[in-house]
Amino acid sequence: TKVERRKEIVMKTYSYADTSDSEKEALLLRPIIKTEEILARVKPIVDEVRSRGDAALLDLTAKFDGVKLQSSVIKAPFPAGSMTLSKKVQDAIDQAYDNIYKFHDAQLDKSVLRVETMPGVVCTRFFRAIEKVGLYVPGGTAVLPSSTLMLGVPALVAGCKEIVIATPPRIDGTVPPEVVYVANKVGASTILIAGGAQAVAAMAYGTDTVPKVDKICGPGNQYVTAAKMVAQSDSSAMVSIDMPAGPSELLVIADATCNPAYVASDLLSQAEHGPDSQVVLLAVDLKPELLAAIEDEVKTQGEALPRSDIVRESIPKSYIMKMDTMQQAMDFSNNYAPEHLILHLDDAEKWVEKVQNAGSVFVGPWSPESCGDYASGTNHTLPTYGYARMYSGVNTLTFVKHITSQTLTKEGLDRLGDTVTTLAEVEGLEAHRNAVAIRLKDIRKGRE
Ligand code: HSO
Ligand code: ZN
Repeated sequence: TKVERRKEIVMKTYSYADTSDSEKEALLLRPIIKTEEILARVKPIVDEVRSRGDAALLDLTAKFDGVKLQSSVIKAPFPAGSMTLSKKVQDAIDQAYDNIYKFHDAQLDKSVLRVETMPGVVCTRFFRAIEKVGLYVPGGTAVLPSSTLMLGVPALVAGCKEIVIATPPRIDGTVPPEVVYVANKVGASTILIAGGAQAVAAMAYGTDTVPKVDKICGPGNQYVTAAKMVAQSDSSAMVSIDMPAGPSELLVIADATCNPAYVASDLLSQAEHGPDSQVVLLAVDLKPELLAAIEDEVKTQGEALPRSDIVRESIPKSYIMKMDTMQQAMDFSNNYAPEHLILHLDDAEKWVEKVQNAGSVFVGPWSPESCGDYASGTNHTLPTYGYARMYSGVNTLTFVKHITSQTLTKEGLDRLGDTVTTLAEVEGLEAHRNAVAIRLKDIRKGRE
């Protein structure tokens, strides 16, 4: 048998000054996702779940996860035995929950916005929770109670009436107790033991046992993302999604004050997620020895990791860009629009105001991404693939919608009416004009 040479844990290095514009542009791009191909594989799965419901779910779980389940759902109250944890793990989840709860609770302004735009014309805006939400928690190579928290807590804080949590089964057909523990804590009604496009389809269309939801949130692989897109664009599903998702990514800006071991540890923490993880280091005016020290640390720390096989794939696809100035680095970062941005800088706080595009920012040497991934309080479901340009990460407002209202008094209508009738005339919409004119006639009767 052939012995494959293991890849070295080395990032490519570029120098901004020596890189052509077209090369720079290529470096800002993410790997191309073959959308058509994936859609073609996902659509039949979605259709099958839609037409055959629970039976299809069981078949697809047997096919894709290799697990034969009796039922694809666990309904609350979840059996106590399915969520027993060690005290240490339970305390850690509870601490993370508290911080995430605090930060997400503060995001919801519960007061009603009220503006009197002119005397007698009052406009308001208030929120209502989205009633039923489906939260996708990936399975695969890692257990993800943290993703359950990041989706479940904001849904709970927003006041969603029904929370469905979908996650693929482990090989023995069970759901990790950490995930059940969090599902219970956020008040989920149903755990759907299914992954991939089939889980998304079940929540989008509903089955005999899976409630149909109004919005589907959460990260996932390309099939999950494609299924979310399919469901969203089918008006008969009547469902929305949080955002498109791609492989996880991190951009670090480091200056001469940086600790090379810390920088390397942060890069690797993102690189260990998967072979397609994106990691970028912008090295601002670093002495060659310092840059070499970072590269050494990436190698030695990376080799020692249990997931070094994954890191051997993701790190060689990642790169270091040598920058001359901080402004240059910030401009590059804003163009890249990273999911996570670490400012490993002396005066990190000062640079936060220059950040235009990023999912979440980690400020200074004592703020590793891991803290935001788990427990500082911010959300880790963030826009990837450059979508940080126009999307926010999951937050409490992800789970609410705003409703507006207006109340006009008789005097208010008297004041505003002519503006409306004029505009209705411009648009040639006589019924609109009349709805105001008919009232104005009464209001103004006997005045002229
Ligand atoms: N960095 C991941 C989130 C995560 N990290 C979960 C650990 N567990 C994407 O933001
Ligand atoms: Zn992570």
